[in-house]
Amino acid sequence: MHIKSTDITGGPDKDKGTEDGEERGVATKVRPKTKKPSMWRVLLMNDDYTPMEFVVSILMGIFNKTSEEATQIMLNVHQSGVGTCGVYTFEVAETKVAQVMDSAKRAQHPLQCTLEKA
Ligand code: TYC
Repeated sequence: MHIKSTDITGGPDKDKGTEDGEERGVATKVRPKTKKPSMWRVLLMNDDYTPMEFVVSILMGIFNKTSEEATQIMLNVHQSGVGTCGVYTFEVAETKVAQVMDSAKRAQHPLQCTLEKA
């Protein structure tokens, strides 16, 4: 009987074949059924009331930016109206949006934060 192994992983298959050249074997690896997650952009909106220092502290505390990066992003949002805080998987992005909205609400600032597909 001639059992041909099927390379379903794309990787090297050292078990394939015998000394007399007969090919036999059984596929033992299963290709993991994974998909790259879609990525989401977290956006910060400008407004006339939220203090610049508060926005910088949000960018450092929630988005792990350095003081310099945070200041740059804040000024970009201040000047252009909107800016990107970061790009994340959906769960991470929506958690960060919720954290920003919660902090802004607690501090009684009108700061708005949303997400969009990257
Ligand atoms: N425009 C605000 C001010 O002049 C600062 C600000 C920056 C507000 C970025 C929100 O997302 C924002 N105090």
